[in-house]
Amino acid sequence: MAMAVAAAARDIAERGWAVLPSVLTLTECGAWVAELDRLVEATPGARNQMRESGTPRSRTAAFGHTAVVQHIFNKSPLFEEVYRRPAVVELVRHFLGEDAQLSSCEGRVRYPGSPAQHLHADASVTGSNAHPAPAADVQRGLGRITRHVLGMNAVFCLSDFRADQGTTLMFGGTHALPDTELPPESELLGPGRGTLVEAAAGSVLLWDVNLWHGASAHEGSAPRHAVFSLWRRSWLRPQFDLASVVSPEVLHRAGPYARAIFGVSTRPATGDHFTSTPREPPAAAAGPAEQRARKKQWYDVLEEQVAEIGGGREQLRAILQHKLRQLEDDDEDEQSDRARL
Ligand SMILES: O=C(O)CCC(=O)C(=O)O
Repeated sequence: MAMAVAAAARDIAERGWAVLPSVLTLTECGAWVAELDRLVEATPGARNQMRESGTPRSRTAAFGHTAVVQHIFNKSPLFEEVYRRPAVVELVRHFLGEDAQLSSCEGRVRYPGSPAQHLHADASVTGSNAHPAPAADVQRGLGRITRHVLGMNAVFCLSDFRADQGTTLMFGGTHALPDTELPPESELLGPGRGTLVEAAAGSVLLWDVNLWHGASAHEGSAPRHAVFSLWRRSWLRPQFDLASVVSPEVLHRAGPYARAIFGVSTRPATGDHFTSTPREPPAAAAGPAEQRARKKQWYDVLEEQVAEIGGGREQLRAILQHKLRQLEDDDEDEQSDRARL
């Protein structure tokens, strides 16, 4: 493990968050910012997707302060880098395992004037370590799972994350607290307890999903650009069913870990008997010929990946071959239908 990665791994284990410097060059940051701005303009409603609220006490709602572009890996090849940068994936897999899965992946532009976000821990979002804890768990004295990391955020900072630009406020060490309730503010907000992250553009900011944190008020003048990639253990429910979202081309390009990254390998079977074959992604509003072409492309990707896995998956190989034969039969049927007309 390279020194910077090892130092970040130590920080995450000890205080729950870390900054990995220089993952992107400034030139890359410029290109990502331009692409993200273009996508925000092109995405109806992007500017109103995220509703930030003030502190838990004031709960003042403010709308439209952060623009969000969801599933950004599908929208420009630039963002496929999110799961390719070696230092980032090494850290993620170090904590979450080789089969770590993306839970969501979005571009965000946080505009000047955004109020402080309420303090929260992300682990409640998808049900693990829910907040508030189920009453039965509280009665039995069960708290959050803190023995191992359940998920991580890896935020590609495309702008400087600074105190005067609405950076993230972190409460180091709170990832290890077993209580699912927000710790008393006196404990959290005491002098020296919260840290406003300083991370230069090009860094990746990572945190354990159990850590209490929140974006601070953005009192600066420039929008803050970032790409948020949220990772989970493969056996946790992710925020999005990315296996049905990812385009076949993006999946194909994602390399040997593709099926783990997008949760294809952990999808439940849908047939009337168990197989490990995933459902094909829905062909959105396409005609029959295009649907067949997409299916074929999807099976080609799977076929190649099965070939990479080797001979241990004979059954899966047989299923795929059967599906390919079905497609060929469909084609023949269509041709003979046409000939009859
Ligand atoms: O925007 C930020 O600085 C923090 C965002 C955050 O807390 C989150 O997405 O969970």
